[in-house]
Amino acid sequence: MKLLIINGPNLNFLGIREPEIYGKENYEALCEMIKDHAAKKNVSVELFQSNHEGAIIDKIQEAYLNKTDGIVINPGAYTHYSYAILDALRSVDMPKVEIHISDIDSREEFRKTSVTSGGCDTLIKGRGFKGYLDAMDLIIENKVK
Ligand code: CA2
Repeated sequence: MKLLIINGPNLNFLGIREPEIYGKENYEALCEMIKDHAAKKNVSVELFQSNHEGAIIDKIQEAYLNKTDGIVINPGAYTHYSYAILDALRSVDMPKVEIHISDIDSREEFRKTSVTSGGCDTLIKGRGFKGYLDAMDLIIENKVK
């Protein structure tokens, strides 16, 4: 099984600011955690981070064309307004889980809306980095779709 993990804008800056919201660990630590989990579960994983909307859309389309089995996506702030990422997610037929490190429902008003989750099967929020592993497990264990 082949999974793609997409992280959107500013997530490469994790651990640098706002540790009270996103934790003290950095993006590299997140990647290591995901790779270790994938190895334990015997699945292959590709990690992708971009600060650019179009690059994220290209990656979603590529995942469809190369027969990736599932996508875990944290679209960052694009979550709250990107209809283009929503359309891209909707256009690819495979299990998709949206994940947020923080609890987007207990923060600023604008974070309470997720536009992009309409293109995913499930949304996980507020579990810190562990949310990525939980999202992977949902796909691995066939609990979405
Ligand atoms: O909780 C999440 O995972 C978010 O998707 C993170 C996004 C935010 O815009 C969403 O509303 C919720 C952005 C992450 C910003 O990352 C930072 C990293 C270091 C310092 C400041 C922000």
